[in-house]
Amino acid sequence: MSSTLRSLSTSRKSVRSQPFGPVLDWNLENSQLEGRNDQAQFRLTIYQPGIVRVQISRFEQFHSNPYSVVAQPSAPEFSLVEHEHSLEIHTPLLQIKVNLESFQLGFFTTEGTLLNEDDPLSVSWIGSEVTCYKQVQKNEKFVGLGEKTGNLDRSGKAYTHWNTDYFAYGVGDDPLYMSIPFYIGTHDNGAYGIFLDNTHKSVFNFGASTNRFVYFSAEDGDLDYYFIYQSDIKGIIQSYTELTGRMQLPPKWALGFQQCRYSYYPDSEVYAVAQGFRDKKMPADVIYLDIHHMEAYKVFTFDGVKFSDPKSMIAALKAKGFKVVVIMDPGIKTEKGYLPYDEGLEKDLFVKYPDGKTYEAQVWPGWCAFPDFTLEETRKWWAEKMAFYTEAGVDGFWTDMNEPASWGQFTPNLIEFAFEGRTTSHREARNVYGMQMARSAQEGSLFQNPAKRPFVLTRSGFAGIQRYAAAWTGDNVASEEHMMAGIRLVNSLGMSGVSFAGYDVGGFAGEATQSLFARWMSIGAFSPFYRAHSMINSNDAEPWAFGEETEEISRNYMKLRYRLLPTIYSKFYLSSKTGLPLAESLAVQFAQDEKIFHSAFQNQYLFCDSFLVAPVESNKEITKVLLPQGDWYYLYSDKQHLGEQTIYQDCPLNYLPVYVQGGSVFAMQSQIEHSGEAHDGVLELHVYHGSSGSNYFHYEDEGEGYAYQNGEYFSRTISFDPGKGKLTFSSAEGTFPSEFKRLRVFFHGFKSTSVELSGEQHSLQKKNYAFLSRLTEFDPLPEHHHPYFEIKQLPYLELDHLSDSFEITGLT
Ligand code: NBV
Repeated sequence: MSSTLRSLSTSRKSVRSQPFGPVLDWNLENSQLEGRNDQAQFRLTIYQPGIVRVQISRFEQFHSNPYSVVAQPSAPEFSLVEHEHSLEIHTPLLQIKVNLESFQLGFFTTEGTLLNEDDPLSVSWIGSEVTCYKQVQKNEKFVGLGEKTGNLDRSGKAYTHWNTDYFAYGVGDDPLYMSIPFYIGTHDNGAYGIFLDNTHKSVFNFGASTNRFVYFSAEDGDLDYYFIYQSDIKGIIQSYTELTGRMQLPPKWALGFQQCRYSYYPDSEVYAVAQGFRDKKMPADVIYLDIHHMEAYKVFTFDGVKFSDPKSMIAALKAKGFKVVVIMDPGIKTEKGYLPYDEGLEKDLFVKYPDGKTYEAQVWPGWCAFPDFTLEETRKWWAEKMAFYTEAGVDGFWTDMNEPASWGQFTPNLIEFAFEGRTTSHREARNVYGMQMARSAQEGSLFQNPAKRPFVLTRSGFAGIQRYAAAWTGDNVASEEHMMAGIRLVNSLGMSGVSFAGYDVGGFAGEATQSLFARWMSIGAFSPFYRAHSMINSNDAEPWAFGEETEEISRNYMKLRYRLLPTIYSKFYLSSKTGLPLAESLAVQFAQDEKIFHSAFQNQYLFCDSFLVAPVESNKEITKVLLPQGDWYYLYSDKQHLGEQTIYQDCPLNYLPVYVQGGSVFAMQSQIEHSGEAHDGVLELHVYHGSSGSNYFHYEDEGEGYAYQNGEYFSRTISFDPGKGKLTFSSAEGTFPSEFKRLRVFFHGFKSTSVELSGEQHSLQKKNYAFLSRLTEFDPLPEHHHPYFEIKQLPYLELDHLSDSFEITGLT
């Protein structure tokens, strides 16, 4: 055999799976255990008591992703116990066992309860692809994984992370626009999280076509994952977002209703739509400019005919209380004389082929070059270019097509990206491209308007995207199943660090029926990001375009959303501090209840802690609702239900099934037309009787800017203690004077007719209270009448909104 042939046959061994194999050598330094054998090396870093980073590499140096993790290891205490064939690491929260023969890793609680363990096949390579095989624990469920379709429990399915532009995707299709390789495993003995920090195309298989193991693999690069343990799923999400960062507090206007269309033009049409909201008394804050605002789809231009004076148009919209959000696509038309193209070429900012030629692909403007957002210089340049929009008065930015998308939808893998100075191919860079564009948009917004909080909405992203942008779930379809699937996508994003997320209300592609639109508007009111959008050449899709019934239902829920803004804003603030979701899948708190995973209940979620939303298709008259542990009140009538049961609930189109958790407290304000409009100065607090209490954290600031970071906020905790029959207002913190001069505290489910306030007895007043208005009866036939709910004779107390601490007692 010739020597060439011999070496070929040796290398052919790699087409079979090659295990890591026995560890030959190891050592411990600082918080890191490192080891190796002839073919690979590993490193375990004790990041925090509950977080271990596992790196396994066949490269000389470990490869890491420069984009997702922002936390440094905190050097926690730990100890190492050496056995003949294994090592044990003990942290205050975890035990990690390393089998030095098979290189299997096991993760246990400090009491020795098994949380997660490698299959004996452990870690292996097939060519450049690296995979980690894990055993499945008893009753194990898998949740999260970001923007992934399918069931809440991901068991039995495999998913790919490869950012993809997918117009009108099916509700089981994969992959979509955004990749977050982070999942939570939950079983009889506890829960843990695994974040695979590798930006290459990766696969997570939770038991598709195998009954032996679950696995995750990356096409190339290291096996680099973080194992996260906390005593509950909330703690795991908090830890994950400590690693990858949290949403920044958005401007308050971004929490209002947003209206989009592909596309509103010319300027008079944009104006007319905005005016429509005011005329129809439908509260709204934002209107979008989609791609037709540009001249020949060239970013950083306005079409001079359709938008002859954008500055005046935007000023006029602002005068009506509307903010304008503008779309930015990454593709730059390769047209000599078009400044962004000329500059990009001159400054060498575009993605290139390995021979240095500019990579071009076709998108809306025709042949385009693509800014390399993995280069800081490009991000800065783009940020500077954004002056074009901010000088016209644009307030928010929408990064679309940033997977990146192009006609043909198959980018050649050899093109190269700077990747913060270690040039790499499309295989490693694709999944972070969109995130880096969103980052550039956020930095640009801040660069242009340092005193304003950026609002960026992105389609594509990767783990950590929450630091830069809100996310929406792309080109969905106007169908009942899409409405339900979108809820799961948003709930899953919430478990994956992206709390500011939403879907196109009404469905982007296709035509919504009247009832579908009405129901979608109702559900959207309980979504963190609330925006209606629709496709070019489709029927009008504003909330008044579907007839009176839909219009009134939409208006009711839009108004409810605005009345709830004090609560929603407070929870956004909290989420920016904790990383916890605003739309919280029942899996976060009730994963031990098998029923939450049933198809009838898997879409249910808690919104802003207090509200249990049980979404239901618009063509159903009755639905089954799973009430988890606790006491529950039907929002509209205060009808009480015990938890841990399923109930049948009528779901007429004008009432989305929503329940309030007994013991909880939330805040409302009077009706306004946009978030910047003054309310009547009365903060309504709604307190619900229940067997357990709660702490409502109330937060206010000016809704914009950064003065809050210097103490200009108003916050306090309002705690309800059912055992003591007491509502305690902590003394207010911060220097911002509350917008609310008066408090009106409503007591739901209480018997008391009087309460004690600062040593004085006060009789409670009573009034009928409705969360939604009565619908006009358009049809004279009684069977077409809509039900109407109000809470009869609801007791309440009105008082001054004092900043000092005080108590209301005597609540029974
Ligand atoms: O810019 C047009 C659309 C946009 O409206 C939509 O929201 C994006 O997801 N865009 C995709 C490009 C073309 C869609 C057919």
